[in-house]
Amino acid sequence: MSHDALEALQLERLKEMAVYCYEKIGFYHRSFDEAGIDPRSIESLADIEKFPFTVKQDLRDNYPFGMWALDKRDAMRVHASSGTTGQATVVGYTRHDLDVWGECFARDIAYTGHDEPAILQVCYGYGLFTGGLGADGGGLAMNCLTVPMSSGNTKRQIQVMKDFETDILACTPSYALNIADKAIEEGYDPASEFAVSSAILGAEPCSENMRHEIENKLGVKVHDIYGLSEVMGPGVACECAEQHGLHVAEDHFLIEILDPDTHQPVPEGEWGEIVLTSLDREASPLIRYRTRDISRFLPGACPCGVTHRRIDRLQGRTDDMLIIRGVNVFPSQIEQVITEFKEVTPHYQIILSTKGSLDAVELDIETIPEFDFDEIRQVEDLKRRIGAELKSNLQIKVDLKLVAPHDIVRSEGKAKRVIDNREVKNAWEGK
Ligand code: DLL
Repeated sequence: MSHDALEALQLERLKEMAVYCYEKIGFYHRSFDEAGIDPRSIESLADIEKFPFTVKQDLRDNYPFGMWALDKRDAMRVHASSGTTGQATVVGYTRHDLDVWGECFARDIAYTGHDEPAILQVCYGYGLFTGGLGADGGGLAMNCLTVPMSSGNTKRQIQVMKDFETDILACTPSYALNIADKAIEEGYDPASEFAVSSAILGAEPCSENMRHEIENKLGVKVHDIYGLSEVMGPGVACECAEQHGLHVAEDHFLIEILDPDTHQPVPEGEWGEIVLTSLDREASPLIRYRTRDISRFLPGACPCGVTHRRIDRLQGRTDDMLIIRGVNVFPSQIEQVITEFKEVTPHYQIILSTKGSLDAVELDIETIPEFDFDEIRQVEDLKRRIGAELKSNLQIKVDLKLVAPHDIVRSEGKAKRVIDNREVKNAWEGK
């Protein structure tokens, strides 16, 4: 679709959506009235900037169904966030919403370029989490033979991947690495012995180095996929075969990238917070949802021919950002630096604690099995070199600890990179 045609479609959908939300959702009726906005006054896409934001707390305050545009019995599916950091957020889907979702995920499957219907092994968790059923819906939309493994039972995942001749693996990057390592431990060389050739990985940040490691170990090409439960689930943006940015499903979402402080759009190429507006969601549409995810628009047309704009792979979330002695840093940036060292693995954890009146940061990194801890000089030398690299690349100084293989718990879903043992937790929180 040409850029002009796309914008015309977006405008038509936005106009309808603003009125739909105003008429069907009490929360938006009140918030538009309070902001003095007439939802019928939209004339251009830029008018979106006049609308108030929606934040996660709004969904929590209206738990469970208060933000839905229809009676719960008129929807066909419900998903929810895990609620580990507060009240869960609950979202709904009509048949139309499920069709759109299936189509959006299907785009990433199409980007993998399989000529025939592929065999898709879904090892995202099934259930209220959107990963499993989101990927499953994509598989159905693309006529894939869909293998609904859900997460966990890694031994069985490997057996199935081998015996069923899986083409595409869908899971989190940390779980993909876990599966690869376990398969290698069991004596396989997945890159040469297994049919798997693509992986659709998302739900958490992953550095370039870690992604290369997954690609090499499994013999796959990785396609990143982005999404969040409040706004549909996986498939909001998908990475094409160019592996340079994720195409946003702009026919279904209006995306803004804003400065988190000033709320003004950042210039193309600069990092900011993703804000999303549903354009055709029926059950639980959102207007200007602040995702807290940090990315940037990539300039220019994509050689793949898809005209939807691209965002860069996510840096992290504003609330995951660490402030180490005044320096802002995301765990994914630390990951990128440490994975340059061949003596260590991408298994690491950042442990925050309180030391006196100060916050302390410990970084635990697992070494490779061949690394000899008895060679004290070698241990000290590696710590010094990693420390120097963190200092020169990120301007941070941390208490570095090298730990033995398998000391850090493996993930079957989203990896837990930061353990916060501080007495006062919010002292580190980003914006
Ligand atoms: O993680 C949905 C999903 C499932 C996406 C499977 C991709 C694949 P939530 O549990 O609501 O939903 O978490 C959403 O995860 O706001 C981001 O911070 C992070 N996230 C999602 N995709 C990516 C990605 C699912 N590709 C939150 N890269 C989002 C980095 C991601 N972070």
